[in-house]
Amino acid sequence: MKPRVLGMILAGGQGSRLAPLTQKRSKPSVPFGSKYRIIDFAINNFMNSGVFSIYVLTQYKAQSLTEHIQRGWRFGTFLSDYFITLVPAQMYRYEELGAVWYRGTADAVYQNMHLIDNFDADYVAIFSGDHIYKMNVEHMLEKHIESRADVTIAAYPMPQAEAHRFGVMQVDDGWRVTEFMEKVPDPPGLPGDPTTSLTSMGNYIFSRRALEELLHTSISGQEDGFDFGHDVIPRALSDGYHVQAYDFHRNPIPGQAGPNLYWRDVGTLDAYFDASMDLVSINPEFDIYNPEWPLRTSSEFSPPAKFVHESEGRKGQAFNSILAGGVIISGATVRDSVLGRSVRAHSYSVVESCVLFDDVEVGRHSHLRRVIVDKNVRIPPGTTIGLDHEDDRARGFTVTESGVVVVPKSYSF
Ligand code: ADQ
Ligand code: ADP
Repeated sequence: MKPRVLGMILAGGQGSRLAPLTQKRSKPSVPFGSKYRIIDFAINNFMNSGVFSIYVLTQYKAQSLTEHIQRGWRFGTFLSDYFITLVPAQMYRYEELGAVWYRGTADAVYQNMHLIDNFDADYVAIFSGDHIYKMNVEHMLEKHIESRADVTIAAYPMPQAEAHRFGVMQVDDGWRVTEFMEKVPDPPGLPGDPTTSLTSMGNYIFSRRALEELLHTSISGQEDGFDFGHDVIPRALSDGYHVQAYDFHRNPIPGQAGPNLYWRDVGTLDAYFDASMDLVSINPEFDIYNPEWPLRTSSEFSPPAKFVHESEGRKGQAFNSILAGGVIISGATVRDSVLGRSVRAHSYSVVESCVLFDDVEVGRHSHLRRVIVDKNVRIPPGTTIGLDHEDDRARGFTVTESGVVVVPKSYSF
């Protein structure tokens, strides 16, 4: 018998460091890579690994995410085990907990334990919906079963200097976790390699019984402490559960040679911008064209992209860029940029190293450099953005440390 695996995606996070992109939507719903939303990568990881029973736990500003999933991600008309279902906080444990929303990642799962019962899961894969990466969850499950662990944590080795923003673990020779610390100022490196720390990716596979026991002891009757990283994993260790680490670098992706190295938190505007620029570089680190690892997204209708080139003075051209459907580049020059659906760039305008979300219109003779423009913005003719940061700040735009300018959704000039 094949084990029954239930996928749960944690998608309630605020992503405040991505503001203003997260002013009106949660982080998992932020557009990325022209056609995708950040959550699509987590869903594809499950689907490409044969996990088709998926709950998406939402909370913060979930309307945009809800509409994306409802419009784009539908399957399972006849087969009841094939579903992607949104689970907003709805006080399912009102009688026990009173009027509380999800108080943390572990609480989000605790408040939905009935879903795990109803599905009769053998294993529950609880993954974050916040990151850009490819991960073969089936392989992680195989290792979880082989090691007879109660919980397995996906682990990403990274420079020790950056590890304070993450959960960090120490492991023995067999990758069994011996210690876990959530976001400590000076996290330990590996015994043989002090410059590298083993960080948690916030992705866990639990054997069902261990999950139920741990959530009961960690949450039931407690005043605070409702997070996997802060509370449940340290408790699993102190209570003697078998906690195993899974080496992400050895995660095999069909159609991809070598170690699996790409995992990005895109938690800040600069990190988000860099990950976007990687996609339009000549040899991207993150390959979205691997047919053995298809990256699906909302299949919204859009007409083909079009380039209009009337004469030498009005070239409609794009270099080193990715474009979604419905884009029209008319006598404009676009380079090193990511363009969402139905973007319009008019004659004599120049768009360089930019990320334009759906329905952005760039007026004639405008010039944009290193700018992220959120949805539904009409840039009037002759506007420059990103060339003079004083000017950009005066208009109320966000300018990041590395000088990327962000124009918020529906901004009007
Ligand atoms: P953080 O990323 O800081 O650390 P958190 O902010 O709790 O953890 O977010 C984890 C995931 O849960 C995100 O996908 C987020 O969207 C979602 N989420 C947050 N609050 C939620 C809620 N109330 N309801 C539903 N979903 C919610 C975690 C781990 C670290 C690890 C990093 C890796 O705690 O150990 O290193 O992830 O990024
Ligand atoms: P996204 O920008 O993420 O694509 P949409 O523009 O599709 O999101 O908006 C999704 C939904 O979010 C809208 O139907 C609306 O209900 C809600 N929404 C978006 N912006 C606002 C806002 N400023 N105030 C209230 N609700 C909003």
